[in-house]
Amino acid sequence: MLGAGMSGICMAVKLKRAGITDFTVLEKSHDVGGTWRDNTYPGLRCDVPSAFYQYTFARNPRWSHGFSAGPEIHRYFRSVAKRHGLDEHIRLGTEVVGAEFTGGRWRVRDAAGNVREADFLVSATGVLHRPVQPDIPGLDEFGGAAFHSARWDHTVPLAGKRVAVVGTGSTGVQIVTRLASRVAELRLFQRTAQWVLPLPNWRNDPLSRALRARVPALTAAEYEVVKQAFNVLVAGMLRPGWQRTLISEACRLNLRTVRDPQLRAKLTPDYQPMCKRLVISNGFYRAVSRPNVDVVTDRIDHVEPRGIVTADGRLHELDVLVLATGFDARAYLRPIELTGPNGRTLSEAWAEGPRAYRTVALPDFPNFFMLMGPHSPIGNFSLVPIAEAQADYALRWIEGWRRGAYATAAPSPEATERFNQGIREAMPGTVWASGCQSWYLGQDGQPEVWPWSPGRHTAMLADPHTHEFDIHAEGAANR
Ligand code: N01
Repeated sequence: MLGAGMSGICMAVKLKRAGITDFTVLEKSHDVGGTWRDNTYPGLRCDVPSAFYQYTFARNPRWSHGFSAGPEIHRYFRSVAKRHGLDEHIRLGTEVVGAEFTGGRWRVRDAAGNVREADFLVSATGVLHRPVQPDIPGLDEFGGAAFHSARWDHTVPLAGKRVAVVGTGSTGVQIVTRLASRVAELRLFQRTAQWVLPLPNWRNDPLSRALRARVPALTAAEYEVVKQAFNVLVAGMLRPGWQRTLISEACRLNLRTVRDPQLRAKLTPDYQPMCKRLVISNGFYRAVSRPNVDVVTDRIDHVEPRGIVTADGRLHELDVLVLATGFDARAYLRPIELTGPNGRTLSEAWAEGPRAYRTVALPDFPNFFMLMGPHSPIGNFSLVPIAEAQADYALRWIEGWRRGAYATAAPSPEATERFNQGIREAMPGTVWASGCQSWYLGQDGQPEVWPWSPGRHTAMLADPHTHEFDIHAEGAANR
């Protein structure tokens, strides 16, 4: 298996619970936790309620907040891995560079030149993990400290400094909200204004935590309630309806809390709420209204040793430059190169953009499954139940193989094209196609995410759809 983040841990635990113990998780980094290991920026919080951002097989009754902070979430995933004895399966510091399917098995190569053989390959490499370094002239010449939000340099002092944040996605907004009162001057370089939905965060008091710990049914019930609410809201947001109206109005009312009309004008988006992934923040507008904070909307022209120069010729002198410029959402498992039995590579298969069979598999790549693959429902929704549904799907196929039902299986190109055609046909009319730039869009400018309710995705994966696979029985054996 590739990756020991949220999805990889999920798959590994599911394998163990099914009695399958002969597996290895290859993790390029030196710790588990994926995005929650990489992101350590000030203000990091999950904007999905903790009650719903956890595994159904490892419910945590002791979340400190309604929306818990990054380090707590990282501790949760590490503790699940430990409790389920994954240490003996995970090889840290092992970066996979390629895998070839030959002789009915996957041969997986790591950067140190080691080759491991496996009957199945499961990729759990995450979606948003390759930081985008913006193409700003002169960035390397900056005289202060500069780093991407996902590579936060905690040795750099911030108190009393002049700090710039480039980018106003969920990350930039969380950083600005946290740093505004802690630095001397903060400049937010905003290329596109964001709609911001204010949601209150609350502390779970010790009594309620103790109660949840004593009555596990409470945590399970809370999970179900939040899940249903998200299903209804998220699905309803995609197309016109009361959910979209409700959330849009809440965003517009929130914007009106910005008193300064000039600042409000700068912060007013020119596209519909939810076209980009919705930013959730209770304190962002308060933070940018502070006298030491400046929202700069002039285009960045270049960076020089003293700071950022905008298109109007103004030099913004800085000590620290934070790039909250997002991630390559189309990388998926790349740059890992896969080669199928017929010599077809992943680069060739994805030459026109990442496509998958029902978000989990690829034609020409047998016995290979993906978690968080292309078109997964990854907008404003919890990725944990998505990973669980995809892991259950892969597990069903692996169990079939162990029973001797087949030797190799890959989805047919026709079934994959039918699925992708369905996605393309469902996309017009969704809010993502309503005219904005976002990481939801593929290289052809069309949204690439799941255009229906997350519940429909789970229901789809409950059936393995075996008739849509090219199955080879030769060499199958009961194991
Ligand atoms: O990245 P983004 P993010 N010059 O791609 C700007 C998840 N997440 O790290 O909008 C100037 O959303 C870019 O501008 P524009 C969540 O899924 C979750 O913030 O393209 N600006 C944009 O403002 C989220 O959606 C949590 O015009 C440049 C920003 O950089 C996803 O991660 C918390 C630029 C990038 O925004 C990504 O969020 C944080 C340039 N050259 C993140 N290049 C949770 O709480 C880019 N930008 C769960």
